[in-house]
Amino acid sequence: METEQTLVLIKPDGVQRGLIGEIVARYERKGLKIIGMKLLQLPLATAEALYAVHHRGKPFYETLMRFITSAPLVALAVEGRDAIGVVRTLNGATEPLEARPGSIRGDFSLNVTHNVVHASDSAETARRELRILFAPDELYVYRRIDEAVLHPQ
Ligand code: IDP
Ligand code: MG
Repeated sequence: METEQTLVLIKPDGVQRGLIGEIVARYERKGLKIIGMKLLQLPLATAEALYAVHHRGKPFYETLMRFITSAPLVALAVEGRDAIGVVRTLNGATEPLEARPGSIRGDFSLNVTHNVVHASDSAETARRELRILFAPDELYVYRRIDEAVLHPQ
């Protein structure tokens, strides 16, 4: 387990339902560090850059593109111990009907398209997705005051 960085999107449904604070709080309380954050409406080209590699050609691709570009979303750069896996666990299963209660999708969604959050699924994906959403000078290095407790030597 090492320190990793990952990309999270609070999808348009999460923003429109007023869940930004609730969702950010879950990552913060876990001990993860928010090192970048912005509200933006994705241009189609950006949405495709994020999703085309793995999902172009799938039956839900056009629906996903329409939804993810339909309204503003929140992009978060999240850092912490094993952050890629930890964030996906906090988010829960892709299909919210299968997501565990206590996870974000388990608690807040019934619909696989409107499933509230996105997170990178590997170190390589995380590097690629973070580069798409954040310029290098939009990612910040700072200390949380509780780091000594979160990461005892
Ligand atoms: P993930 O978001 O958990 O990584 P992926 O398989 O990468 O899941 O799929 C990306 C997104 O595409 C999902 O979050 C969901 O919004 C949408 N999606 C995935 N599978 C389906 C499906 O079977 N029907 C409709 N939408 C889907
Ligand atoms: Mg994925």
